[in-house]
Amino acid sequence: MTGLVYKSTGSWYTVKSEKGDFIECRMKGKFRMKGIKSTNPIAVGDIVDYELEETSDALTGTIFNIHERKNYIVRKSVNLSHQMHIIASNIDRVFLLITINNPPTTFNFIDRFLVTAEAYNIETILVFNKIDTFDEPTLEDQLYMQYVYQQIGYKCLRVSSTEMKGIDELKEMMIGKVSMFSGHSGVGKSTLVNAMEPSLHLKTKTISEASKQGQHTTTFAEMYDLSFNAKIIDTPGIKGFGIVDMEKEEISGYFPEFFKLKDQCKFNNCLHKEEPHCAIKAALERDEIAWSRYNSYLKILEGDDEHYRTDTYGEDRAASDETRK
Ligand SMILES: Nc1nc2c(ncn2[C@@H]2O[C@H](COP(=O)(O)OP(=O)(O)O)[C@@H](O)[C@H]2O)c(=O)[nH]1
Ligand SMILES: [Mg+2]
Ligand SMILES: [Zn+2]
Repeated sequence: MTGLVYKSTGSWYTVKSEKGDFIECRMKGKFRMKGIKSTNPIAVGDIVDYELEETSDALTGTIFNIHERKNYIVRKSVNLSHQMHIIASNIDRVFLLITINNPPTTFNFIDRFLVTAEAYNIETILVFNKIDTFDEPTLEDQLYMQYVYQQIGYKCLRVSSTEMKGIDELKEMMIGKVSMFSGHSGVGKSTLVNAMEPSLHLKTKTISEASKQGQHTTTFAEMYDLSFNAKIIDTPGIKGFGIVDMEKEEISGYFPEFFKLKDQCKFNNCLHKEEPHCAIKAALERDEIAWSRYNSYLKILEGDDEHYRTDTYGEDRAASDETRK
């Protein structure tokens, strides 16, 4: 039988069968994944083959095969420095929430996020939230930012989670897909998910601020079915959108507008810095590539990733779960 992993808590996995039942499964034998040293063989989002165990009265099963993953996000294992922990797999879309100044989301932050998502092969949609709070200059900043990313080909949405603007359009984009929400703390991830699905009851900011201590506890990713035939993966307590190690030469490949031009550079190992006859620098001079993008590229090339901080929407809920115990 084939099912989808909704939750993983160490040695047990909650698998949803094709009929819609939830079955607690263990793993049979050892799995070795090609090309990755991972501390957990099975992750939320995996499609697995399993068989039911007849022995117990509770409905349990054993997993004996994992289907090939279309993508996965990882973080470094806490204890084993060279091992990876797979946070989640088979993600169709990531919605990156952006606010202009409360809190500020910079071009640099967005670009780093997009590069990681490109490397993971996950489609990102930019969601500009809190449009109800914009004054004239903020609106101009937002529209310019949107213009920069739309030019490259990224889809953008403008929403207000508190005034329910743009929410139906967002839901539309999630139908039949597995989604994640990401962005700085305070951009409105919990508020937005609550606006789409009030029954989830995610806690908003005030509670999390009160329980900032005790964040070292391990929490596990979990998949949720939403009422409009969409799924979301919540990764509480996990800061960042995973990590990707990349070679310097690879980086420009994850800037789609650079990638299109790089075959026209004189040198095929061009890093688009000081090299002569560089197609990317030429496009920059013609204003066909945004300077903000080029500056982000240079920063990533230098390996300066100090400002790369983000979280996912469930963080507050995880913190509040902790206080309930
Ligand atoms: N005015 C306005 N406030 C919002 C909007 N979305 C979220 N907020 C507020 O922003 C704060 C942070 O929201 P929260 O959902 O906790 O952010 P998270 O950290 O990303 O989960 C809360 O006070 C929300 O009420 C919005 O669209 N408009
Ligand atoms: Mg939150
Ligand atoms: Zn070049």
